[in-house]
Amino acid sequence: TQQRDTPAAFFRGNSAPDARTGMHPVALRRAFADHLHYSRARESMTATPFDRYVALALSARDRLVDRWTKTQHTYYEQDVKRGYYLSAEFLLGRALVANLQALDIYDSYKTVLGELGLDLDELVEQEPDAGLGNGGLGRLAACFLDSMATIGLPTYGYGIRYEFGIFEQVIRDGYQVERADEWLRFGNPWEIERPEHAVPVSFGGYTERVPDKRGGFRVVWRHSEQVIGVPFDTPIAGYQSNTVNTLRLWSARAGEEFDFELFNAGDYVHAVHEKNQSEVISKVLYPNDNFDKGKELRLRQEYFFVACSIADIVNRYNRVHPDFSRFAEKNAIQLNDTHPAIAIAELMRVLIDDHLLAWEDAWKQTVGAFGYTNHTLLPEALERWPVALFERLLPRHLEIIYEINRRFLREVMDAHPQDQDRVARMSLIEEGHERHVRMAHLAVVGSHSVNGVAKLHSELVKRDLLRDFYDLWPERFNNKTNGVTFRRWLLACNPALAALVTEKVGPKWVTEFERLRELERHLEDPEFIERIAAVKRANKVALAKVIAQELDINVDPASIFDVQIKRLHEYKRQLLNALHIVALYLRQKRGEQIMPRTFIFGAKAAPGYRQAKLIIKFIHAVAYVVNGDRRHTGLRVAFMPNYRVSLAERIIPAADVSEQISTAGMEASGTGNMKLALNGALTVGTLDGANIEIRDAVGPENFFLFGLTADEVIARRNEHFEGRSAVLADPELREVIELISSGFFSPEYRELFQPLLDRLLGRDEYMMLADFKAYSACQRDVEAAYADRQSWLRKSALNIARVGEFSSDRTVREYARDIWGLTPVEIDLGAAMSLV
Ligand code: T68
Repeated sequence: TQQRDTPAAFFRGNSAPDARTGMHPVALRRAFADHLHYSRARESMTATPFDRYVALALSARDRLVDRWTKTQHTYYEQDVKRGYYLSAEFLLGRALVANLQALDIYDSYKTVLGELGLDLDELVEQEPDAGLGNGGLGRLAACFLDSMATIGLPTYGYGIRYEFGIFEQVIRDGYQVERADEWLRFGNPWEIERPEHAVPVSFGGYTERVPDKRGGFRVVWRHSEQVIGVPFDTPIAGYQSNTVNTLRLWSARAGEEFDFELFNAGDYVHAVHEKNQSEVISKVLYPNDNFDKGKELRLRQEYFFVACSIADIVNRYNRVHPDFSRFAEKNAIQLNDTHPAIAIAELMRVLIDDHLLAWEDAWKQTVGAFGYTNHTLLPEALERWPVALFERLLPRHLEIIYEINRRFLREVMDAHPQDQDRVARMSLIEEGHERHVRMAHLAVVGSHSVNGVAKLHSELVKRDLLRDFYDLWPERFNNKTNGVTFRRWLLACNPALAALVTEKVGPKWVTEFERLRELERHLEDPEFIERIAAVKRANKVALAKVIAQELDINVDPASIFDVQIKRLHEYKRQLLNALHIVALYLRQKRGEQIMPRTFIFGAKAAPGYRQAKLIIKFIHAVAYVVNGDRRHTGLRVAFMPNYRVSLAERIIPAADVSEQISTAGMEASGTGNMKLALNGALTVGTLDGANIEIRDAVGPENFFLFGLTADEVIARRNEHFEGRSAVLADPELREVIELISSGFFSPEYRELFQPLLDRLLGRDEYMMLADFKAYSACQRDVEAAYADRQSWLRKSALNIARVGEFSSDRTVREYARDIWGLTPVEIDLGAAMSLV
């Protein structure tokens, strides 16, 4: 019954057309039933929805295994150059739909489960999000994994298996309250633990010079602590391809050695306590986006996963290659921001101390292997570690960093004799009251490539953040504009739009983004335009239902759905959006006509970020007033709690307007901007990050631009701009500020929002008041444009058709070509491979 010529039969030859892993509906049904029975020990009466989800996940995983082992075997046999993506965060979200789609068995399983009286979409909802990241940086890593596997690049992701991912947000009385994210509580069917590949990781102690046989010496690190890193592997399937790559996440376990000593000393309780201490390393994700608090545990996390990953990479290479002269030729290691930058010192340590390479040889391989991606210009997000902390935790690495610095500064002085200021600016060590290690400088000096994540951002990296380094090594600097995976952000999240696109341009757009352009040919077809409208409408109805269920707010699907979804940060300016909502509220009160609009927010604030948390409260306070207005129903505000990947998948397909309103020069790229445009939303945006490139791509007439440019922002700051001057110049803004100041939105405590106003009226660091008037005018243009329905729909369709270049497939191909030197590898499922 399980033949290859079934509806789900395969791309490049079926692997195992048997009852166990076949794709025929009969095999799928059998696999599901077997897993429910044998893996979960359940039957139809006792099985919970979660059991059924796990049974389904395991049967999907089974179907990836053959491809997975063959992919890894092929990489080994062909001794290919590998790429490694080191990231402290992977914001994966759910895996089930992505894997069913990759295997092309989504539709078959929907039917099969339907026949059993089960709804696939309900089982999908059982899966908790893998929330192992904060925002854009972590989600970018997840999109890249998808693209790398789909393109067929021999790559691996390395990170931390946090027991608790990004916190769960609940709203109490308008305030954010954090709850632990227990995503592993009921088990994770996708991962495979590999305790046999565990790696010991050392901390603390001191270093010693011991004589070697050649009359020189070698350095030995006498550590004082050891932790064990246990890898958990998750398959990353290419979309309808034979490639299945590995995401390897490390979990901390107590090392036995000091356990033992204490145990023998009879202090059992203390021994168990120490065990807990080492296991805290992989306990929890630090919940800060674009902010670095410099906590010891964070440095431990970073070194922990880096040391495990470098050991793994070096071992994999060393099994095949007797010496390290070809290391950089065979390995590319990408640093996702500076969080894994200690890898540069760690690889040097391993090559020199463990494998006895000369410094120059080790350095050549290190610089040849590493690439560094910068994701932010914000000074508060740049990692700087106190030298004293480094010395205590990683004494050998500090020595190596000093030596890197000594040689590097000699080079700077050779190029610029007499320029002591430059030497001080460029040093890996920041002098001052407390000395610090500058991780970005380490990352630049130890890499052959440094890239930003959008054109403007990369230019600002060269011009401002790393200007001296650009002077010295202009050839190292390059741009890689971010992208998003169209599999998740169109095909999976918006099936109706995806089906319409496929009907018009064929199915290949899923992996060949250029084909989206062909949609433009259908723009004059009124039927096509109406169908886009119908899809959007249906998605809005579906989201309205969720909003009614979750928030008990009734929103009109005919109103403009205006969406701002991203981490809460002052520079992202959710507060500017809220001020504009207050202005609309006032206009309505005055009897002015406004276009019905539903403002939808999703945002988590870092738990320690006071101002951000107050902005969440403010949005709720505005929502309370606006939604409670019985005489005017045109305005609604819905703050959706616990914004996360799976919630984004519901909001984005329903958006008409995409708010991308960061202070120019501050959002490195943004990626939500791309997802929303891909789903037909029109952007209201500043000239910041990738907005600029999106506007160029979709055409300025299909994008609502406003606000100061990055250079104008700098000029305003230099002129000591104050927000109160903008208030004096704009009567509408004045009314808004006065209403808030009067305590109208916080009658129980009229000063509640004063801290927000103080900042706005003073330095207005994020230029919210400076940009208010332009924003408000731009939003009037949005209203006018929406009123012309045909024209709006056309703009929406043009956004979809023209954002192909923002596919992460394009981005990853550029990394592979320009930085990694990687090429796709064909995986032949028919290849012989011994299974036992
Ligand atoms: C984001 N950065 C950028 N950082 O803000 C965004 N920071 O513009 C860009 O599109 C995205 O990266 C991808 O390039 C972050 O998301 C963090 O989350 C972060 C985490 C820990 C410490 C500092």
